[in-house]
Amino acid sequence: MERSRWYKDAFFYQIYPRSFCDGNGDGIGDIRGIISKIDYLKDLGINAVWLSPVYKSPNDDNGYDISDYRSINPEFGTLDDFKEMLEKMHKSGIKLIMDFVGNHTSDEHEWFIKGSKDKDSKYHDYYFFKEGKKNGKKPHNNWTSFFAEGAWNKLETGEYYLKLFSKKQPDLNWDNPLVRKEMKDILRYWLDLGVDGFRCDVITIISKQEGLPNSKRILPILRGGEYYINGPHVHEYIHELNKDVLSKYDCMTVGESVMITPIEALEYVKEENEELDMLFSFEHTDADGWFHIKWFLRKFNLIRFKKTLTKWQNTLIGNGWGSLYLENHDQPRCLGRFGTSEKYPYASSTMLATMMYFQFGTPFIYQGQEIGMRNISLELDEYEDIETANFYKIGRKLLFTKKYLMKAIHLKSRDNARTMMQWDKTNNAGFSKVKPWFIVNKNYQDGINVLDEENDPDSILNYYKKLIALRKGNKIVRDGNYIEYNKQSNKIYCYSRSLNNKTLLIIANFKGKDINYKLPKGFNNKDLEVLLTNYKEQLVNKDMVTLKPYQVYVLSI
Ligand code: ISL
Ligand code: CA
Repeated sequence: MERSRWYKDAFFYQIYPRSFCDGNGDGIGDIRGIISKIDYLKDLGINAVWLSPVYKSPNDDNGYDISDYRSINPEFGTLDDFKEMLEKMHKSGIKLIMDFVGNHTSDEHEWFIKGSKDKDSKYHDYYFFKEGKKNGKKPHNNWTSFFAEGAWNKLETGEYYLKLFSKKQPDLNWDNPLVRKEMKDILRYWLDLGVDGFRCDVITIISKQEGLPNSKRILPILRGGEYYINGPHVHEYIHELNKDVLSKYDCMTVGESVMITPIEALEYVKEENEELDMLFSFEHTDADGWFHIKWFLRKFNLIRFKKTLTKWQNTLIGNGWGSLYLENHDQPRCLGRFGTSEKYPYASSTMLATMMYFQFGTPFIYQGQEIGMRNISLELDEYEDIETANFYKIGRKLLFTKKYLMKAIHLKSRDNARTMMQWDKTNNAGFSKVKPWFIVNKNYQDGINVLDEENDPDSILNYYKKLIALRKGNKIVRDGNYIEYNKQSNKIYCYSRSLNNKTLLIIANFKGKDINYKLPKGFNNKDLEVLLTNYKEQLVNKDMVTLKPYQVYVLSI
């Protein structure tokens, strides 16, 4: 069938269901809660939702460990609730994509239960079970996992299995055609129910080098990655999903990638390759980390940040499609992170959003981002996330100080994004009538909540609404070219988007002070109209723009 490629005009909102809205008063967000907020989503102006996993799961990794791909976790509701949500979203003009976690299952999935017990079961070949080395004392190879521990876990049978995340997330063996068939059946099942596509969890690591050879990397950080990141058959397998299933529906896919260059990304998203529609890459979030390891803190550097974004823009425009985001359920809150300051919450949040979402690609916002939700600072034992706990353990083993580790956790723990959505000033921020499963940030009482922001014309929320409305349907933003100016400035990010003689110039101040910015060549003495700015002051002259702290302008020429 001819796909409409509706995602090119979509503005996405990511829902992390546990923390979004509790409909039945048990302290856990759920589908009825989401249904009650569809009007809110519509009013915000978004037209697509990415829903983090709602499948049956023992929640070792909050749903990214699936024990049954076809049923809804009872905590979240029933399949009927799900169908009702989907229908109501569609009625409101909102598409819904699910999270497809295909690299691994839960160890409580029946495939794993059967396969781990019985070497003769067909399910034994669904995973990577291996005898140990040195009389079974050592695992098959020296790989390490994403969650800061070894990549193997030993069973009572004496066999080990590969798990690149937690020990309750065994990796599936995609070389087995039966596994690929199962995966295609699952995709088909949800598409037939009417969902509009998938965000594909760590899809770029599904193919592992045959034999699972020892890694030559010395540091215990993603050791083995050279054998599975963009592994040997990954393009073949994704193409197979596309050819046999995805291409038969008017759906979209966004793949989560791991340590990828824009050139490598193109191989997944070039239309003629028939694989995925776009990828999430993480390079720009590395602006405050080293070597793609977020825990190695480094100071944000605007020049480096701009260079990364520009490189991705230039590679993708004309050759493929991209995604734009500042936050998700694995990332800390953006306010105060990307060169901005919590001293200027309104200006900082709105500047970042404008800087990001006028670029080329499909925009994604993460729940709470639109009201300027902030990070949290907790004691170690108050964190919920398995990655945070594991990081601290290995960090101590590697002799990092407690002080450094806690600083890194405060800045980077995934739990920063997993506090409850702040709806109003009532108890628990209106998220639930009872104490929620995890922290509510107290600042909901200080105006950081949906209701208060709806009533304040100058709120972050109302700015997001304006921004979303302006972006949607704007052909220049959708299809225009991209040129960056004053690349060496560590204060200003300036770029243009042009299409058919019409240009938008985006100028963003990343400093907490006034800056006079000379317009780039070619923009002097032109008729400039201010399409959007985050201050009442608009100081635009013939060849000079004055920007207040964290002010941003979108000028139309
Ligand atoms: O979160 C990370 C860094 O803090 C990453 O290492 C993350 O684990 C990686 O990007 C993969 O993320 C995805 O798969 C994981 C799951 O825990 C994440 O929530 C998900 O987004 C395993 O399914
Ligand atoms: Ca609930």
